[in-house]
Amino acid sequence: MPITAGYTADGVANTFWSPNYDSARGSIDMADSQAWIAYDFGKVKTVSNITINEVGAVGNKVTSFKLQYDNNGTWTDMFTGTSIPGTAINVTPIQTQKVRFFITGAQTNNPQIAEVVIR
Ligand SMILES: [Ca+2]
Repeated sequence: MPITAGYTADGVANTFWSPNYDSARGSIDMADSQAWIAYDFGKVKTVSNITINEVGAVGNKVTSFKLQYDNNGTWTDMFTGTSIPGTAINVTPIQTQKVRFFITGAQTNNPQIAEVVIR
């Protein structure tokens, strides 16, 4: 079964995306800076908080990450963190059509991201 980024937005806790399970992208080494998922809302909306759930325990595998928004075609940081918190990440409200979740470090090459909820 392919593991696609869509599994991070299906509302199902035990389906997930992992950089090294995405058949559309092939195997990704964390050092390649290619371990990211972008979400396109289809129109501009206000983003003010993001909840990310890894499979398993909070703070399980990801050791550094950033959240970025599409700023007229340029990915711009709106949050950087280490372990993924168990609660929503509040950001300064931003008007954007796209958000990118960029994993910049992990204990393993296949961190498993179960859900990303962007509000
Ligand atoms: Ca899921």
